[in-house]
Parts: sequence; structure tokens; C-alpha cells
Amino acid sequence: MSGTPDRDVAAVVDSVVDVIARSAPEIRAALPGRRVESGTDNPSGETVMAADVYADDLLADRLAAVERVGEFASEERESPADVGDGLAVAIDPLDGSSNLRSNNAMGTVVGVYDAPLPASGRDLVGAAYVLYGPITTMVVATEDGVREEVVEPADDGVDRTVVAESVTLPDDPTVYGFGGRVPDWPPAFEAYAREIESELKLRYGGAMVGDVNQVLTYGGVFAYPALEDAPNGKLRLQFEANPIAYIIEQAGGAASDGVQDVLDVPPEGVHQRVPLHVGSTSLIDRLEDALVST
Ligand code: AHM
Ligand code: MG
Repeated sequence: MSGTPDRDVAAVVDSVVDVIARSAPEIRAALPGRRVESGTDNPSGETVMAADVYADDLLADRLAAVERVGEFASEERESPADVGDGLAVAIDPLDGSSNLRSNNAMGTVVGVYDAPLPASGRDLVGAAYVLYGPITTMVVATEDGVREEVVEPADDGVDRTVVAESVTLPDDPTVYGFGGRVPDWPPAFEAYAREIESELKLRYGGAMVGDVNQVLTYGGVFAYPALEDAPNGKLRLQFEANPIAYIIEQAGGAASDGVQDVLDVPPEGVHQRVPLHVGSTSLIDRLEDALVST
């Protein structure tokens, strides 16, 4: 769909975001009875919960039906599906679903690419995430900036209230959250983490969307770094790292795989993993210095 007028691209992104918003209350309402394993693994080899299956099926049907969405991919599906002519949509239907049992935060992540999948983050034309916290919120990034909405069920569908028109990371960062076991962190990352933990407050909940929203709100740094036995970390480039990097960068922050901007990581596979570090630019600059100088 390259070469499509910007207004058409913006309209498709709006339609995709509408579907995500409309589906969020339904996904939320479906969680209580689906806190059990589905009995299958996803293409990344992880346990799939019943709620993952529900969210994936719901969003796959609805997003594939959006006019001018041409390709659909999900963290829960082996290969992208050709669904017509138009932009490519990649989703993590239920991010952090291992938090279901303990009833903690989860999210839904979407990236809209103007290129076939797997695509470069530079081809993103919009990205969004829903955070199923005490309130359901949605953060939407386009080339125009980042906004936050509150999403509530309504008789005729969904009520969306914009609560922040132009979200930017605060100047004075205060929080951090790093994934993976400390003994598995490479020494250079551990040394960086030791500095950061002496400066900022730990806020880690085990769902990327929840932890990133802390950073977007208060300023700071979230990472799921390279691990000794998993040099590409855990998070997936197409469904998680690229959309989150796009959102944080549009909000004035930075995103790195440790040596380069996440959005510049060459796409090699739909389920490719990448180390992700996102947040306040000064903290990501320091992270890159720490990792590159060793
Ligand atoms: P998921 O999309 O399958 O839930 O996996 C992604 C989640 C992220 O939300 C979170 O940052 C990370 O996995 C935590 O992983 P772990 O609990 O293995 O440390
Ligand atoms: Mg995820």
C-alpha cells in the first residue's frame, strides 16, 4: 500500500484502533472464566491461556474484516494471513497473560505497518496498546503524536474519552522495571541496572504494557534485556517491541535493542525476538553507552 495518500493511511489506522477499542471491554469481560491453560503452545513455545485464544480469535476476525487491511499477524499464529489489499496489522492479543492467575495487569498491543510482514519499525504508520488495569485505558500513537483514552463499555458499544491529548514523557524520570532473572543478565546490563536502581524507584509488574505505561506516565526506563542464554531477550519485534518503540518515540522518548534504535532492527522473521529498552532518552543513551563500551 506504499504510495497510498496519507489521509487513507490515517483512516485505516483509525479503523484498526476503533476495532481494538470496541473489543477491549469484551476481552476484559471474557477474562474471569478463562484463567486456565488452553493446552497448546504458541509459535514462540509459550503456554497459551484460554483468554489468549479468545482475544486472538475475536481480534483476528474483526481486524481481517477492516477495509484496506491486507495482512494480519498475531503472536499466537504461525504465519501472517493474507486478508485482502492494504496495510499490515500485527497484534499481541493479550500481553502479559501469565498475570491472569495472579490477577495483575495485562494489555493488547497493535502495530499498523505500511509494508509486508515481517516489516521494519520504520514502516509503522500507527501503534496502540490497551491496558487492562483498574481502568481500561488505550494509548494511541500516530505521526501526529500520542494520546491516552479511557475506554468503557456502553449500551451502543463503547465510550472513548480522551484524557490526554498530547502525551510526552516527563522531563524528570522516576521509575524503572527490568525483566528476566538477575543472574541471567549480562554483566554490562547488570552494571547499568545497579546504577539505575540507586537513582529510580522499581515498578515492575510482569506485563510489558503495564510496565511501559508506568514509564510513559512517570518517566524512566523499561527493559526486557538480552539474557545470557537468550541473546535476543523475550519480546517479539513485530508484535511488541516495534509498536512500543514507536509509541515511546512519538512521546519524545527513545528505544534501543542495546546498540541501535529498535525501529532500525532489520526484520527477519514474524516471531523474531529482540532485546527491548525503552524510556527517557537520557537513560536509553546511558544504556547504549554501557552496553557498547564493554
Ligand atoms: P506474553 O505476550 O506471552 O504475555 O509475553 C510477554 C510478557 C511481557 O508482557 C513481559 O514483559 C514479559 O513477558 C515477562 O516475561 P517473564 O514473566 O517470562 O519474565
Ligand atoms: Mg506479549
